[in-house]
Amino acid sequence: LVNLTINGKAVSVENETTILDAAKKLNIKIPTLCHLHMDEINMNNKCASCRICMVDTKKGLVPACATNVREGMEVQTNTPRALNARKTVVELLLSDHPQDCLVCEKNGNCELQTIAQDLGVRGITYKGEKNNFGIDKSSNSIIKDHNKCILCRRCETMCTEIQKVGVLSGVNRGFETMVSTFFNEDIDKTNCSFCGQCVAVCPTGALTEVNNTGLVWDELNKVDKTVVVQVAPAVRVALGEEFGLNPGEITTGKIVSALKLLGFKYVFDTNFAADITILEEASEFIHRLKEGKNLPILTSCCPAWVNYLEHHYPTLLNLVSSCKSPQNMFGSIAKNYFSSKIGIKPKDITVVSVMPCIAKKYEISREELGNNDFFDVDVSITTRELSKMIKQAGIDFLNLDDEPFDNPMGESTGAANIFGATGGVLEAALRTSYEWLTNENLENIDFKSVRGIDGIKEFKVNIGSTIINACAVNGLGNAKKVMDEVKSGKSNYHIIEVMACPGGCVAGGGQPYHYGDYDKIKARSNALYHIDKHSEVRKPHKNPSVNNLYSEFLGEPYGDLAHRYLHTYYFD
Ligand code: HC1
Ligand code: SF4
Repeated sequence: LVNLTINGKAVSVENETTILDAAKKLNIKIPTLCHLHMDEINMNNKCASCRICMVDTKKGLVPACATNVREGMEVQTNTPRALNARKTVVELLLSDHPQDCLVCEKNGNCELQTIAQDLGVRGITYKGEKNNFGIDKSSNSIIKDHNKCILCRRCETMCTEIQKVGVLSGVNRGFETMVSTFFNEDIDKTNCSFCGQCVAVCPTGALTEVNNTGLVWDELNKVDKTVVVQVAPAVRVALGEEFGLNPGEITTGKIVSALKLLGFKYVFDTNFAADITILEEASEFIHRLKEGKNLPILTSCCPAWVNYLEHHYPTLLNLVSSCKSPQNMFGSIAKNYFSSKIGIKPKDITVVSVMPCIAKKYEISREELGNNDFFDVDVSITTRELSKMIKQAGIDFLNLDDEPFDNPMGESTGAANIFGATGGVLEAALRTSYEWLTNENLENIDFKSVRGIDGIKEFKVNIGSTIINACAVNGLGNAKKVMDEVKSGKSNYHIIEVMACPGGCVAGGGQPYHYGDYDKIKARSNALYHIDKHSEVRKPHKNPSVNNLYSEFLGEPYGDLAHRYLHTYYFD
């Protein structure tokens, strides 16, 4: 152990511990900006470029995130020299930063803004030259404004080391340095999966989601449109954070009330379509098992994962389920079934989705997800964007009464909720597949070994006389490991769930910012399992409204009409 003092307090830590981590042991907070450490997903961004964490030692100022402790060290975190250095660092960053905080998408969530505030920066001290980069608005999901980049490299570490997509990297030198795509291509021309994890870790407004709230307001104000909204599983356990609630507080009823107040005519649940997805995916899985072909089946709910697969494993597209995602199944059923139930034309319905994800914005624009006249889903907004709309409308979210979802597309089972946690789709699919394959009642429906945020979770389950090898993966870097095995023929899985975001949809790129605190992600997941546990119906094929949809409209799961409305195809 190494013994040192920080602000006069003694502490003993392992060799090679940084001053920053030693200070954490003493509950001494040293501000950081570029540094981002998330043990749970093995992310450690320690480029030490920003120098916000300067602390004083007898030998001078050192960056706490990049300096290891030494025996007998005496560290002071708040000397005038250290505070002054931090303030100067922020002032220098601001000298080449657009000072448009009031109108910046990140206003209120910007870590640079918070640090400037905490350090008492009250003017622009250095008025030097400014870069003037173009803003990349090429995609439906992400806006990249390099003028707001502080070169912390968090996005690069996330994209390259964790997601293993490798779209973003540092180029040029000196004042021209930027984190960019290959040849500075527009992001929609690259292999970007639109997972949004770079947005989730960007401390400033350099990477943000495309804000679609204006489009939603426009639709709500059209007199000839019936505007229908669906809410994804992971939204209900995270939106409350935007209003000061703890992560994992369940606000489903308040969300429905808020959406009604915003003017949505029908407030429905993506979970309803998640149950449909299981009926279709379980049927497809059983079909493939019986034929012994196209195994392992790969789940298809996550658009960033599908995008990644198309770019990186085009020869394996026969394995991915042909099921549309619940988001798009919902849109298709709303326009092709619900519209006729309420006597209006599909084109007169606008379907809005509230998702924890920014890839969902890209997904809805895929040309095959709809028909010549209309798309399944018209506008997708994130959890964060919904919170903005609620605030814009002056709705007192915390004091809203709970309201139930509308029917018939508001009923769902416990299994649908856990779609939002990694492993949940697999667990839900196994609940139905088991009963359909064995014709027996599944007593213990909790597949606990597939829960938790480990990146790769594998387990075996006996279904009748068959042993099913199952795997749930989260994070594209982990997906790469598993898919390389599948490609080389070394894998013996029958079914694999993949979610692109480390932690699953609860950690999606459109969720309230977690600022590196993965306890928030765990709390959100736990809340989804809590909803499942306390649901009256927990098996997707027991959803009365879904079964009614099949008897009234779709016919058999995986039948002709189901294929027409609920299945899709992919591009290599
Ligand atoms: Fe997800 Fe899904 S679970 S992809 O993670 O299959 O986004 O929440 O809506 O579509 O249901 C996201 C979440 C979501 C879909 C469902
Ligand atoms: Fe990389 Fe995902 Fe960001 Fe695209 S969205 S640049 S794949 S981290």
